[in-house]
Amino acid sequence: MSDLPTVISPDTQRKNRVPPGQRLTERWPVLHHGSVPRFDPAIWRFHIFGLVDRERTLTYSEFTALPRVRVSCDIHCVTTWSRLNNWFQGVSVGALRQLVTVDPATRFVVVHAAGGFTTNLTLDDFMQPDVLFALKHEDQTLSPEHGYPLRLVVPRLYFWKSAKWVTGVEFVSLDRPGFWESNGYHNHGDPWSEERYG
Ligand SMILES: Nc1nc2c(c(=O)[nH]1)N[C@H]1C(S)=C(S)[C@@H](COP(=O)(O)O)O[C@H]1N2
Ligand SMILES: [Mo]
Repeated sequence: MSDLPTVISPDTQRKNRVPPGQRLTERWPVLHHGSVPRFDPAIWRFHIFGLVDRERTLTYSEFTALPRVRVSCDIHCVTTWSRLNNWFQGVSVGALRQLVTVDPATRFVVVHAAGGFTTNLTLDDFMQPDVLFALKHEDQTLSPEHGYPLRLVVPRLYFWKSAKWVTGVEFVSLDRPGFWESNGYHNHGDPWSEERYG
């Protein structure tokens, strides 16, 4: 057990927790473009950049020393599987946000991952209290194929927004569609209104 601050994603409180067109699975399928990147703690860095007062680069030990949070949430993949009752542990977006002063012109973020993968979010969707940079799932270190050492988790949007192998976040004023958003997926991705394809 851990006594970390706990956030319950509001979608888990819905009377019907399964969005339209989704089917439940107990498994946790693996989906991504490209190959699983190798992780070297000595060279890994997390970058906070864009519309900030001072760009920050964190080492792995600096990043993992940030305050932790636990989030309970459901996963909804656009390929129609949903997996309920997940516990993730990691660093809340709020904790990261405190490391910099963000320019008021910021409206969006671009999340960057290994190999040049990106995904875009509105600043509002990114700053929700149930969004975190996850290091663990069910108290286990993330497996390489699920994003080790670090993945974003955005519980209230389709899971393609939850970038694996994250390396940084960029604050921007103009929206910039990411990898899947430029390859047919919806720009926003709300599962409850089936924002599947663009
Ligand atoms: N870096 C990276 N993250 C990614 C992707 C990817 O191609 N590259 N694919 C996304 C998609 S489409 C999905 S459905 C989820 C799948 O996460 P999982 O393999 O842990 O279930 O990862 C998302 N994160
Ligand atoms: Mo996906």
